[in-house]
Amino acid sequence: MEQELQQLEKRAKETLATLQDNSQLEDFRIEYLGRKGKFSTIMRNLGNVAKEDRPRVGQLANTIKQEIESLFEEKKLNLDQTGAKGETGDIDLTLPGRRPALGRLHPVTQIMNEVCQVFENMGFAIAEGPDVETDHYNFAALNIPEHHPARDMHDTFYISESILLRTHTSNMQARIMEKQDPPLRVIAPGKVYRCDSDITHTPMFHQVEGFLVDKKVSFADLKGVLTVFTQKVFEEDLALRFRPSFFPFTEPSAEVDIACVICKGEGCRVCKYTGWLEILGCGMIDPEVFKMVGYDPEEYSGFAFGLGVERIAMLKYGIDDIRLYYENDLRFLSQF
Ligand code: 2U9
Repeated sequence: MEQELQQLEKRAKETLATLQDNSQLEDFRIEYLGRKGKFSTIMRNLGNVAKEDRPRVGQLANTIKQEIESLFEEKKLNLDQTGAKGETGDIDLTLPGRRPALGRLHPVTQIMNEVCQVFENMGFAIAEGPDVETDHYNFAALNIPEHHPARDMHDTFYISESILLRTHTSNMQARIMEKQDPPLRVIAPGKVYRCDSDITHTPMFHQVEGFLVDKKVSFADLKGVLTVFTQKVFEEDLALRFRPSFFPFTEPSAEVDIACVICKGEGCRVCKYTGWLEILGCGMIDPEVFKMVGYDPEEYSGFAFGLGVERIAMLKYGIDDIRLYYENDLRFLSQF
């Protein structure tokens, strides 16, 4: 039996030296070290050895098996490191590595940051608040009382009778005005929710709404701030047009158009041959809003504005379907 063990040891070592890949290594493991392998067979046959020789032979068998096992592990490590190719698809470490794709900010986040930066540079502070809001801050505090037709325009997602998903980030404005006295310059960026979906609307979109309150603030100040804003974001001196409009929280109110970024006002498919693109809404804050938060409308005046970030990004980049932002198609997203 001892002789048999020594022969087995010699053969195992010779075979190990010739192995070239993981598949041969696996065959070796099964043949020598497996449950039905050569070493296990010898161990099982120890019962045939004379009783007085059994401990010695058993110990020898164990020592040889352990040595072969450790040589086997060493060989395995060696093959892994030299990158031998085998049927099991080993890694070839000599091949050049694959560069991981670089991630980047979503186009809506990029424009959101840009818009916020432009207003911050003009001295506006940034305020963030809850997406789940009370009826009071989303509507009543902004001069939109119960049963006011403007509530229907907002396509609100209600959570309960008085709790809802905010339909605009102006919910923040009343919260701030309640706590702080003028002068104030604040923008509120964030997600808003409306039950609406087509090529220009998604049920969730991003807004930046802002306001400025001080003594003697006029519509001219509003025009100045919005002119700087459009010049910075669109990186050119585009003409602005203020069209009279209506919002319950501003009086007078206006919708603002820029000269079409594509045709510069000549008329094209993007601007529907009008030469203008609507980019935001604005106005002078209604005295009723001031009264509700305890400001004296005789002493203070202010302006407010609001814009949809997806829309600004669509105009800046010439995107014609808002749903593209939220389909997570890398062919679209990686262009920004
Ligand atoms: C206070 C009072 C009034 C914020 C304003 C708009 C006009 C506006 C829309 C544009 C497109 C939102 O994304 S949109 O649907 N917003 O037209 N928002 S004035 O008015 C305020 C803000 C704060 C205290």
